[in-house]
Amino acid sequence: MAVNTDTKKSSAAGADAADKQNTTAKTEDLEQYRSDATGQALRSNQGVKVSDDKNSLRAGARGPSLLEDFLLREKITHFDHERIPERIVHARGVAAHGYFESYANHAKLSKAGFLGEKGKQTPVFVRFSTVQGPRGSADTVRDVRGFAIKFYTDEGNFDLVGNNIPVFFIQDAIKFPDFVHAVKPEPHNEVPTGGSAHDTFWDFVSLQSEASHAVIWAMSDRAIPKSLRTMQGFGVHTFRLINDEGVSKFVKFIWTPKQGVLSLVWDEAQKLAGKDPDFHRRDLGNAIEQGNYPEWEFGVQIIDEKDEHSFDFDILDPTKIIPEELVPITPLGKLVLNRNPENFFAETEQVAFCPGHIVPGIDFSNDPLLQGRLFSYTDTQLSRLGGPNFHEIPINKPVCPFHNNQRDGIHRTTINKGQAAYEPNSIDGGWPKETPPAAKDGGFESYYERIDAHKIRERSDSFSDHFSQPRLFYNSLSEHEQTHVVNAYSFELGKVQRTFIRERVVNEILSNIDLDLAAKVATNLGITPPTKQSVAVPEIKLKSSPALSQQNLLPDSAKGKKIAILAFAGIADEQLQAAKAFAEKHEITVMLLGETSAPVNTRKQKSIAVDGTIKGEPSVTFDAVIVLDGDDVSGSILKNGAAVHYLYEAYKHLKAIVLTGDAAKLLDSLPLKQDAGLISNSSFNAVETELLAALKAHRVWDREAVAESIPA
Ligand code: HDD
Repeated sequence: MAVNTDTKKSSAAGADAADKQNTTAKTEDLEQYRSDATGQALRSNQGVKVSDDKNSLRAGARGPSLLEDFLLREKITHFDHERIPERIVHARGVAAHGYFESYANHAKLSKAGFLGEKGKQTPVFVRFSTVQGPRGSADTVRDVRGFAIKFYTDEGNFDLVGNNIPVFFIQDAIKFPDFVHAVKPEPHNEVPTGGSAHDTFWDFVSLQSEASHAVIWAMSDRAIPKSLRTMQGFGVHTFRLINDEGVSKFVKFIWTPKQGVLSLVWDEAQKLAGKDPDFHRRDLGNAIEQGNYPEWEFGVQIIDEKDEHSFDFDILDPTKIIPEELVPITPLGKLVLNRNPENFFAETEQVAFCPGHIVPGIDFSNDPLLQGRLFSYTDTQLSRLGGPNFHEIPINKPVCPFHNNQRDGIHRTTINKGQAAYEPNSIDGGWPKETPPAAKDGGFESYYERIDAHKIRERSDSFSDHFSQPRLFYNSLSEHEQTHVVNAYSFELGKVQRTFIRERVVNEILSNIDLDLAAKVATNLGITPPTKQSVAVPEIKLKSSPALSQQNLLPDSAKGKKIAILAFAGIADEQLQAAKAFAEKHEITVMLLGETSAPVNTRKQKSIAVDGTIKGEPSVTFDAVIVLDGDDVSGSILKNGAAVHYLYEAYKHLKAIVLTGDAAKLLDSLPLKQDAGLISNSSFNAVETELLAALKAHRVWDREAVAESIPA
C-alpha cells in the first residue's frame, strides 16, 4: 500500500467504489433515505426553487430585512436548531458499518438465528467512543473506550454495548450518576476535558474501593489505545445464551482484534491530542477507505449453570473478569468493518444503543449494573433524540419488519393503516398477532428462572472482595506495562490538589493491590510508602493471567502500519524504490515527507512529489521513521531542527528508526543508540528483516530507560 500523492488520489477513488460495494441488508435499507444533490436545483424545504441564496429580502439595497422573507426564516430557523444534546457519557465517537459472520451453526449454545448457520452474515453498525470528554474532545486521552455493536439480525436488533476494558467502576447502577459526576469535568470550572486526572474522580474512586479494578485498567496502556482497530472489546457483564431446548449457559462476550492489542505511549498520546485530536477517527476511516478492513474475532467464555458458584468471585459482579486460564474463549465468528458512514450526524450521532435490545437465544443475568442499564439507555434517548420514535430513525430501524400497537408521538413517520391499535382486536382481523416461542423464528421468551427471595436493599457478600483481581491484573503485566501503571497513577495523582486524596489512594487502595506498586507511586508523590495493607485481601488460586498482558496480544504481521520517509534533495533512487516495495509487500502505508510541499530532486535528478511535510505530518502519527542514503543527508538533517526533533521524538516513543548510507552518520552526532529498533546499514535491503520484526513488536521496550534522557 505504498502511496504518493498521485496514487493516493486514485487508490482513494478505487477504495471509495469498493466501499460502496460493501453492502449489507442494512446499508441497502439506508439507501432509500440517502439524498444526492448532484444535478439538482436548490429548493426550500417546501420544494420551492430558490433563485437567490446569497441575499435576504430587504427594503432597498441598504435597507432593513423584511419579515416576509420565508426563505431567510426557514434557513435560519433550521440552522438555529441543528444541534441536539450530546450523549451524557460517550459523547465523542466514530462508527462504521460492516458484518458479523458466524463460524458455524452454534444452535447447541443459542437459538439466536445470527449464530445458527456457518457463514451466515449479519449487518452491524459499530460505534467506538471515549467516555468522559464532550463531542469535540481529543481522541487520544487516557480513558475507557466504548465498543458498541448493533446487530441488525433477522429476528430484530441485538445491541452489545461494551467497552475496551472488561470490568466496570461500580457494581450497582444506582452509583452510576455519582461515578459520572465524579469523572466528568468539575462543575465549578468545567476542567479537565477528556481525562480523569482531577480531584473529584480520585476522591470518589478512593472512597468506593469497588472501582479499584477498573481504575487499574484505566491506568494501564489499555486506556491509551494506538487505534480503535487495536483494542479488545468486552460485553463486561455475564449474559445468558439459551438454546432451543431452553438450556441456558452463562457467557462473557469478548472481541479480539486481528490487528493486535496495541497502545500509544503516554507522551505520544498527549502530543497527539494537540497535533491530531482526530487521530483515532481518521485512522479508522482511512483504513476502511483504503480497503484495510479491521477485523475482530468474536468469542464467548461459557459457564454451565451448575458452575455458577465455583469461582472465587461472583460471576454477577461486573468488577470481575473470568480469567481465560480458568475459562478459555470459544470463538463463534468474526466482525469485519468495511464501510464508512455516509453522514456523521444521520448515522453515528443518531444511532441509539441499549443493552436491553436482545433477540431470542440471548438473555440477561442478574448483574445489578446490567439490570439498571436496561432502563437508562432508552430513557436517555427520549431527551437526546427528542421523543419515543427514535427507533424510526433510519440507522436505528431493524431490517426485519416490525408492527405493533404503539402509536403517535413526536416525529412519527410510520403511517399505520387500520382502525384497531390494540390487542386483542377483531376489527383488523386480530393483527398484528403474537408469536409463541419456538426453536426457530419464535416469539421472545424470558429465561425460565426461579427467583425466591426477600425484597431487600443490600449488596451480596460475594461482591465484597475489591482487591484480589486488581492484584491479579498487576501481577500479569510485563515489567514495562507495570512501569506504565506506576507512571499513570503518579501522573494523575500529581494533578490532584488535595493531599489527603492522594494519600487515601496510596494507603487505602494501592497498598491492598500491591505494596511495591504503592511504594513506587508514594515515592513519586513524596508520600511515606505504606508498609502494610489496610484491609485483608483474600488469597486467590490464580496468581497471574498471561492473557491479560498486551505483550501476549501482538499482531502476526505489520499490515496497516504507517511509515514516514524523510526526503531531502539527493535521496538515493534505488533505496527509495526498495523502501516502497517493502511497504507494498507488507501492506504498509508509506509517506514521503519533505521540508516543504515542493517536489524533491533525487540523486538521479528525478523530481518526485512528496506526500506531506515534516512539520505537517508529525512523527506521533507514524509507526516508524526512515532516513535513506542521500547526498549529505546527515548534514541536511542536522541543519533542520524539525527533522532532528522528528528523530528524537520517534526514538523517545520507542519506534523503529532506519538510517541507511550517509544517514547512519547521524549516530555520531545525535544521542541515539543503536538497538533492536534503531537499525542502520548501507542499504535499505539490508535492514528489511530487522525492520519487519521491530514493526511487529510495536515498540522497542528495552529502549525506554535510555530514551528518558532525550529532550523531545
Ligand atoms: Fe453506558 C452510553 C458502555 C454502564 C448509561 N455506555 C454508553 C455507550 C457505551 C456504554 C459503549 C455508548 C453507546 C453509543 O455509542 O451510543 N455503559 C457501558 C458499559 C457499562 C455501562 C460497558 C458497564 C458495564 N451506562 C452504564 C450504566 C448506566 C449507563 C450503569 C446507567 C445506569 N450509557 C448510559 C447512558 C448512555 C450510555 C447514559 C449515554 C448515551 C446513551 O446511553 O445512549 O444511558
